[in-house]
Amino acid sequence: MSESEKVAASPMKATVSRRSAIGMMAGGAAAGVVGARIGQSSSTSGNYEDIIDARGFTGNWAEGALKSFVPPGEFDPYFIFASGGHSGQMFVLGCPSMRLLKAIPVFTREAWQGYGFGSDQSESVLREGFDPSKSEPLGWGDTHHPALSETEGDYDGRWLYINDRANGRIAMIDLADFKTKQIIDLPNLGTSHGGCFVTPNSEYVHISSMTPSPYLAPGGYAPLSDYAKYYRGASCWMAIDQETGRIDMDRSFQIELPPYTQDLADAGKLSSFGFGFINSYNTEMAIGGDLEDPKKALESTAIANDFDFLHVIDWQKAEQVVADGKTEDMNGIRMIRLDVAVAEGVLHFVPEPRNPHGVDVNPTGDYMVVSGKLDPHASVFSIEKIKAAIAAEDYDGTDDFGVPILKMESCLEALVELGNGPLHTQFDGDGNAYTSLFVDSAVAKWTLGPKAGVGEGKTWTKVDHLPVNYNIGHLCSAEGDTVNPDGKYLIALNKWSIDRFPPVGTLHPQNFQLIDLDGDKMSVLADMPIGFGEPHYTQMIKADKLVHTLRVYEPGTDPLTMSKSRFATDPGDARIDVNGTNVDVFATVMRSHFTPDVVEVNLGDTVRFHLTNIETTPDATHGFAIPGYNVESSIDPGEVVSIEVKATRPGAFAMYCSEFCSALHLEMQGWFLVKP
Ligand code: CUK
Ligand code: CUA
Repeated sequence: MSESEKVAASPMKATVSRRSAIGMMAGGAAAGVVGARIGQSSSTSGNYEDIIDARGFTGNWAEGALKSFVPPGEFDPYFIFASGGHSGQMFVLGCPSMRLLKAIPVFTREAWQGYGFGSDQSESVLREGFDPSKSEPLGWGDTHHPALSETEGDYDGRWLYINDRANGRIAMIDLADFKTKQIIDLPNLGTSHGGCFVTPNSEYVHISSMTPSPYLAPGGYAPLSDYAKYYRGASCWMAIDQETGRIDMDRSFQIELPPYTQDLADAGKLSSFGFGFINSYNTEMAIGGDLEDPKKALESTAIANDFDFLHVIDWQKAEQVVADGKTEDMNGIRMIRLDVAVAEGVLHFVPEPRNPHGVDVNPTGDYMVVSGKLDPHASVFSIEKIKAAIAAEDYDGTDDFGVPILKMESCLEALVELGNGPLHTQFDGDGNAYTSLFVDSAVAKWTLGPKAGVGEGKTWTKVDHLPVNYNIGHLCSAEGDTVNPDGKYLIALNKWSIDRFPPVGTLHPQNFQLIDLDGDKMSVLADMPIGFGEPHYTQMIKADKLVHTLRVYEPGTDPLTMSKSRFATDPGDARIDVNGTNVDVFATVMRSHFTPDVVEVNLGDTVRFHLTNIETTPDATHGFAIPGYNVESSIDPGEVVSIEVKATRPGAFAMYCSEFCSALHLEMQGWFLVKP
């Protein structure tokens, strides 16, 4: 073991000698890019020993700083796309610097980007993104699992999908401009958890219900006493338009599932291509009711069975069933009913240790890793064995709803003891798996089996254990959900930070920890407090795969359609068209002027501002805000934004550019005059 590996092996205790720390900086980590950079700077003293001393670093923290440092002006090799939990947003970070690059508003309004504050584009995404029968426009969502689009099982940098765990919705984000383009409120889903995942060529993005809904009941309501009769889950296969990345409802379908609580899900790949896997718990169908009887509390009644069911879905078969027309319309979407799914061999169950959380398919697609939060093992199932058991009808009977249950021992490949509270698993490209241990606040590194390339005598063994701070949920390795992960870095998404940061009030930030996967032993390189949401999952993609990302729009672009807006206004064509009480303002926007800058209307008019940013310079974004009218927008170079304002308040409103765009930014203002 080299000196630096020894240091990395004992991150909490390491106090290496000064000499070895310097050696590391001069030789190991610093020899590449970072070393060259230090050498380039004209003002460095070169006296690293003094700096380390003065700052009180141990050798391993000096190494962590060097390994995660990205020089000013240089770019990170990876992007992290993190969900934001019940903030309803997503976040983009660079890795390994862990610098925050952007928030992407999805289900929640966001004023900086004018998301949901008057512009037609974002308003329509939000407005169409909820079932109008819901009494209030939904103002938030709970983003859990981002899914990057894939080609042949590799991230391709085109689109990103995210589920709303709270409201059973799914959103599509275009990585051309990092903006949310579509939200769908899925019929028959009250909540969602299984997914998003995309199939290996982005044929479908999958999402499934969490808690079942009474969609079979007349009128959509049934008391809990009719749970087994009317409540059902649903697995949704949402077809992706290959040109736009949008979900095409007409080609999408659902599969009815028993009223269990379906949890996480993953797509098969390579060996398991064509399959999807969903975990479940509460196959007891417990419904709570602790006032009546304290023993009925869900957390005790929902863990009565020793086993729950891994749902194995053959989506290619399902596709055929849909093509054959063996579906029913269920509230606006084609649904394969449960009896049809069983008869056609679309759905099988495999018993899994009770109340599991994550199911994760390894890069070769041979193994499904199921982590039971109440069981210290990872249960590994083999697709080869599952396929053989299905072919042989190797059943242990059926569940109450007629779904055939494959014999567990026929499908199980290995049980690997990992530690307490295993939740989620990620992979590297060398046959290793990394599982989060929630209860132990640690990451377990372990080896997979021969199909993953692991040699004899080394298979199915825990090889490393790294404490993290604290209560880790998901983890994410570089390109970790692809057929070809990089490993390299792991992000631990820690739920609690407790004492890792100075006090900022009673709600503490979450904590992302950057973990080095190079070498045999994992080590923590850096902490990144996340004080703006509760990320559940992230995906990490090579930055150079984002080849479709724009710096400026083509002139006159409507971001919703990514084509020329019919409201685009050329320089010199700005005008105000009045048609009765309808006023259309065709405005051009550039440093440092709105043309026109005075808009006078009558009380009660409907005013539509069509604002074209005629700049072509990257980053020359302007804002458009009307005080007192709750209007705020961001108009990026080349972009056209349309905003409808009902002139319901008389007065003189000093509209202005809200983005500090130029030396004369403060002069970039005008008047919205509403005559009584
Ligand atoms: S769940 Cu959050 S820690 Cu929604 Cu993926 Cu496991
Ligand atoms: Cu345009 Cu400030």
